[in-house]
Amino acid sequence: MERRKFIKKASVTGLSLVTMSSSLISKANSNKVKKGLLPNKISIKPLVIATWRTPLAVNTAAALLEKGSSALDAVEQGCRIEEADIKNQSVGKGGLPDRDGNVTLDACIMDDKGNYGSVLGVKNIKHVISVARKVMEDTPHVMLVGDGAEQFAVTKGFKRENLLTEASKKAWEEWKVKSEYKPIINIENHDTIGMLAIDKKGNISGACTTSGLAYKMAGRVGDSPIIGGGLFVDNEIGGAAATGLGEEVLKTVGSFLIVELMRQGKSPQEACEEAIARIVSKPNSNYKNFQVGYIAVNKQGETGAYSIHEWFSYNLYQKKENKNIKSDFYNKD
Ligand code: SD4
Repeated sequence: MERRKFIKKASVTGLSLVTMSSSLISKANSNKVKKGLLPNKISIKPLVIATWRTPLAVNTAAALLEKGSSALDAVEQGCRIEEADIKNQSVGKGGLPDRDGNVTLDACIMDDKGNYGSVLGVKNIKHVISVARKVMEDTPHVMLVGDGAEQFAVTKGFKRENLLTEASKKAWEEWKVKSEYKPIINIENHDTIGMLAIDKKGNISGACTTSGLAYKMAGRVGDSPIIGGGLFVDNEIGGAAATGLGEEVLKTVGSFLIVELMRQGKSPQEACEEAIARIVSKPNSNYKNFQVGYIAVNKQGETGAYSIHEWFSYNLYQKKENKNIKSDFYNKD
């Protein structure tokens, strides 16, 4: 769609959303469900959707779901595959470090009851998605940061290990020569993993894990471990996850936005497109220089994906098939 029309369409929709109170909208939706206008039962399950080319992670989650595991177990185990893969330089062990050469990981997980756990800026622990789950299940808190998160992980039996591989160290040393910081639009189609799953009972959970932006400032945290930013799940409605420049995702609380748009009746695809529209239509948006990609699923098992630029893809497991699918995108110039 031509940019001006796209933005106009987005802002008209935005206006109509503001003028309609959310209670009215949910009342209207529940009336539609009663009248049979909106499907109220899951038609496609189990299902897994994950950002980027992540076939093994999705297969791992799907195999668990087919055996009857919960969506929560499936997304945790699926994400662990990328955390352990040292070739993925955006997640877990082998992740690219910050400017000082430290690999720091961010992760979050959300279950079908609305519970959430996250860890931010964790060093020396590979499976931060599982630490996030422990925060959710074994503490009175939802977020743990830095040394506190690392110490908590150790008390829970996680092993400290060096996360900086030779390959990532070499890349950082080459980067240091110029020390030029630019957000990279796409990293070899293999990046932060955000995963959403629907289990056989029809329950939805999600997880997201990353080493964040390569060569970030020490202490920088992006969207990935932030509730509503990198991930959001509402078991009544659906879930969404984000990848790309976290600073931009957070400005519109992108994953929460997508779930709320689905609550108001949009399909996952329409909701992802509107969330991207909110970013690119900001005054003076610099969107040509950064990437954001979203995936979403609703309670009926319909999925959607959209990004600013080309080459965002996602893996989808549905009806016993696991496929990598190229996302549609906004910038067609
Ligand atoms: C971040 N959103 O830390 C993450 C990075 C990412 O693809 O998703 N890269 O901002």
